[in-house]
Amino acid sequence: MNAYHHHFLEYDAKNTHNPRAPFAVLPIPYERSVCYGRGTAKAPAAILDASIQTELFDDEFFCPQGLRVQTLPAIPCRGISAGKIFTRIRRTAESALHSGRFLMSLGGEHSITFPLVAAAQAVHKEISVLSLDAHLDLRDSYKNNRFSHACVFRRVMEINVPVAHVGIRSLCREEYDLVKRRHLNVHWAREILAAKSDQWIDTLAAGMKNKVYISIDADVLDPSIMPGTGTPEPGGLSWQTVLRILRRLCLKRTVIAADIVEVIPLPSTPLCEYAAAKLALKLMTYVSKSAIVKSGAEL
Ligand SMILES: [Mn+2]
Repeated sequence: MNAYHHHFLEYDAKNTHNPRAPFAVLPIPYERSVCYGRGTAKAPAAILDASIQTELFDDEFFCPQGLRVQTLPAIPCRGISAGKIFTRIRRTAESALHSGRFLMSLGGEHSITFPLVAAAQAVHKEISVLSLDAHLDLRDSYKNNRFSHACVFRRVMEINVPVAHVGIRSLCREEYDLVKRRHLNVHWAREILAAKSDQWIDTLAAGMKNKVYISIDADVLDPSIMPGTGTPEPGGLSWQTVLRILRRLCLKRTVIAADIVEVIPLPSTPLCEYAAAKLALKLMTYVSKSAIVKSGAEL
C-alpha cells in the first residue's frame, strides 16, 4: 500500500498506482551533502502537489498530454547510510524501468543521479547522459565525500557512461583540467545564450547514443525563474531554451529516464516547485509525443 499521499498530476484511479502505466514518477527526498542552501528534501512532495495545478492540455501541441503516470512511493531516505539509500534507489529504478517504461525521478540533491544512471545502464545497456546544470559536478571528492553532489558525474564517468554537460557557468581548476585532458563534451551557458539557431542541439544529439538519460539540475535555469536551488548561479538558461533542448532531443533520440534535482521550495512563492512540476510534465509530454511521431501516427 502506498503510504505516500502526494501524486503526480490529478489522482487517476486507473494509473496513479498502476505499475503498468507507461510513465512512473519516483520521489527521492534525499539531502545529505548539500553545502549552501538547504531544503531539497522537501522538494518531491512540493513538486507533486504543484503538479496538480498544471493544465492537462498542452500549449504547444494543442491537445491533451494524455499521460498515464504511476506515482511510486517515496524512497525512505532517513536513518540509514548513504550507501544503503543508493542501493535502494538503484533497485527501485531498475524495477521501474522494465519493459520500456519511462522513469521520472524527483530529488533531492544531485548525488541521487549516480544510482539512477547505474540503474538505467543496467536495464538499457548503451546509454548517454545529458546533464543540464550550471556546474560540472566532476570533482573526484568533495569534503571527503566521493558521493557528494559535487562529484556525481565523476562517478558516472567511471561506469563508462558518456556525459554531455549543458548550461555550464561555474567550475573549479580540477574540473577544467579534466575537461581538457579527457576532451569532455561541455556546452557553456554563454555560448548557448549567444547561439543564433538551435543547430547545436542537433549536433549534441548526433553525438549521443540512441538511449539518453537526462539529469536536470534546477540551477541550469536562470535564478530569475528558479531562485530556489542550493547554488543559484546568474546567467542561466531561459525556460524556453531548456524546453527547446528537451523537445529536439526527444525527437532525435530515445529519452528513457530523467531526474529533476536540487529544487528548494521557497516559503515566499510556489514558483520553484511549480516550474519543476511543469518541466517534468513538459519532458514527459515530449517523450510521449515523439514516440507517436516516430511511429508515423498522427498526434
Ligand atoms: Mn548544479
